[in-house]
Amino acid sequence: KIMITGALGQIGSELTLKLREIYGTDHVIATDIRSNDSEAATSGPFEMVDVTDGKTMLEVAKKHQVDSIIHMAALLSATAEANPVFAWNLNMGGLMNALEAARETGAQFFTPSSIGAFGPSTPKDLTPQDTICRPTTMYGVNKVSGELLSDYYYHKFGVDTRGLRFPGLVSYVTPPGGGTTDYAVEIYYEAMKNKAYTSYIAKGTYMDMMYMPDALNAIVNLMEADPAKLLHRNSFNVTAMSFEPEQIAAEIRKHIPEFVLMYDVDPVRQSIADSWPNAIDASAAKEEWGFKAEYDLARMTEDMLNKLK
Ligand code: VAH
Repeated sequence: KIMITGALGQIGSELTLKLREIYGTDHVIATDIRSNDSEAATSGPFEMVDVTDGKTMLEVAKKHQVDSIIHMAALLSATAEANPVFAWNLNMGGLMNALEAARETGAQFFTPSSIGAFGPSTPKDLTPQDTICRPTTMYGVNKVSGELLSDYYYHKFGVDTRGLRFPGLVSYVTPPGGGTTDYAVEIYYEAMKNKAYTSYIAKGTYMDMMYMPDALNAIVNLMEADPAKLLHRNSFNVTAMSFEPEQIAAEIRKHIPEFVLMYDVDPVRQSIADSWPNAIDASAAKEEWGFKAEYDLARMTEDMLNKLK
């Protein structure tokens, strides 16, 4: 059985449904700090879990006899930068509690890292799997610390921890909250509503991105990969594409010719974006467990606009 924390978030809400499709509804326990009327919360087992409460998290894991814990609950980059102490306590306290629950129950473990784990001194183009990770954001400090802590639990306690450094994720089911890459989600909603969007990220700012279906497949494929083949664990670079705002606007114009892109740069999120790579190298994920992305910018744009009709 699989327990997901942050199951009502941007990734969690779609991951819960996908895992229920694959492994059976009753085998996937969705948990979050609050409930709602979404399909993830109502289509199968759901428990209220505040990840800063390790006692309850362990009780829920034992009650359902889980053998896999997928820890998704966290604050994203912009929110973390606005509340750094709260971000440390939630992101690192929650992760420690989830790793401890995995250690106590013997469960397999997944938590996402991010391209946010890289910083200004990291090579920006074809960013290697093994490289300098000195991020200048609280979110990045949380992600690098999380990778180190997850590797520690593997080496020290034998917990089967695995992770992915996700790029910006684009989706239409549960809009993200508090990210830096979220402009690439908002632009599609605004294009449908107003045929225009004002980007808080400047022209020419390249960032790695991925469509949600590819992200969900990557989690399942990594978790099912043969552990003997894994030279890395926390966490694998994965990406599908890299683009800057003008490129996504040009793709949208193939469907909405009158679409207009304007700019009103947010200095905080721009500085976060500027500290991240332009395009990372995902060859370790391809070699060690066959990572492959199916959606490029053209295919993602077509699907997003169709789904938002
Ligand atoms: C964020 N969407 O913007 C997340 C992600 C790589 C970006 O970590 O914070």
